[in-house]
Amino acid sequence: MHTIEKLTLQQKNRFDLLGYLSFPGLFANEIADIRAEFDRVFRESADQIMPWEHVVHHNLPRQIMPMITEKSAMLNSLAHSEKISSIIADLVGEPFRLLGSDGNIYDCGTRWHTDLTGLPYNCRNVKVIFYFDEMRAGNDAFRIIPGSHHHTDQFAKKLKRLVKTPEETIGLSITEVPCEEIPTVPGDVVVFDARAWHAVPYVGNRRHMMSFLYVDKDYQGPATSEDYQ
Ligand SMILES: O=C(O)CCC(=O)C(=O)O
Repeated sequence: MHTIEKLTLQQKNRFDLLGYLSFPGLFANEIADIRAEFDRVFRESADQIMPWEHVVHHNLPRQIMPMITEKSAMLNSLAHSEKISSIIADLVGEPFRLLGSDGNIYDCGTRWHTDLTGLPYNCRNVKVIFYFDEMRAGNDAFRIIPGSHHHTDQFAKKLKRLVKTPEETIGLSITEVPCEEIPTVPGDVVVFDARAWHAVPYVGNRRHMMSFLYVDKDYQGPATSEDYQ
């Protein structure tokens, strides 16, 4: 059991309804040390950085440090810290587990997408993200479409069909798609359901980011092909 400061009923309902929550300043005191550790892992495990170019990033470069928590005792204990565990426990119940983590340096934007790769659609989950750079409203802030994690809804199904290339399909640019922008400063944490559609515009900022992905007790392994149909 984790001992915790509980989320309010409203926060739990908001996550359930909209698919995300933000916690401004949750790690304000620790973020400089977390960033130093992130940099150390990138430096000392440079041979494990995965260069990544994908259409989701408009084929621009992203560097990924997979399973960053396995490369650092400090980041591993952060991922299992009470501050984070209490949030996850309140959102998906216990026992939950840390399924994955990564560190990222983005020299690219990220188009509208979900993070379902390898996760079954019905998987209750929480993704926790830390940005180590300021992410500004009207600019490069993380964007999410409220309620888009309700994957069996008509709306979510239509997003899946139409929002990946919105210029072409609905005549809107990435930044014109209606959404909530969540501006952040280092030390803030955003948590969201990996099934929600989200995007980040590129403004040349070479942002640094770390994520932890948690799944609930019913997770039984990677998705089957049916989950992607
Ligand atoms: O910062 C970004 O470009 C992407 C973040 C994201 O899509 C994610 O955390 O899944």
